[in-house]
Amino acid sequence: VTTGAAGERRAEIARETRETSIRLLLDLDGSGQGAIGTGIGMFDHLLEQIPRHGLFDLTIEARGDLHRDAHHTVEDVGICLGQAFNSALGERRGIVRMAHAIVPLDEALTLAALDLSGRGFAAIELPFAGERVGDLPTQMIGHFLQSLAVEARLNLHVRSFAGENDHHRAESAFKAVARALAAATRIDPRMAGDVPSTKGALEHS
Ligand SMILES: [Mn+2]
Repeated sequence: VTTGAAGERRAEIARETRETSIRLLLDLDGSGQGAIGTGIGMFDHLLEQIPRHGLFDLTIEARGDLHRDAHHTVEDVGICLGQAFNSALGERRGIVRMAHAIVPLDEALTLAALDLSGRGFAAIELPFAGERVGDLPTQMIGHFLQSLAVEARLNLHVRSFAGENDHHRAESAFKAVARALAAATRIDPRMAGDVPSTKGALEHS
């Protein structure tokens, strides 16, 4: 984990195991530039929503044991992305902290509400009709969001209000997460660099 210079909210993660090899770059104050390749086309499509609609810059190069299944690759990208958010946020000074977004995509409607609280927790309610969407097992979508939340030390609730098409349901969920992350990670100048907590700290060791 490498964090940027003072005032820069960036992180670089390099993670190597017998199951996956991942390099990830995140800039919280980017302009929506995404370069994502995981070997799982549908997963790339969903991940690309995060920089696009969060206005982050995000590079992900992941090579995983897809000859087994998508599990390790999806899970480890979630871990690395979460670690990058946690690292780039540093002491979480001056941030808006809590935000939500409700995003429609045709018949699908999904809520994402999150708190950059310093505590990792996820409640994901995304009932999919099928076992896969494209080359991505739908089971892994909730698992990815959970891994992201735990490692980013954020509280994440995702709830589907409507949807028939699994592709729409998943994509509206990622767009909602992106929009909520965009809002929660913004610096509010009125905070004057304070930690947004009556406790005085959001950082966890
Ligand atoms: Mn789509």
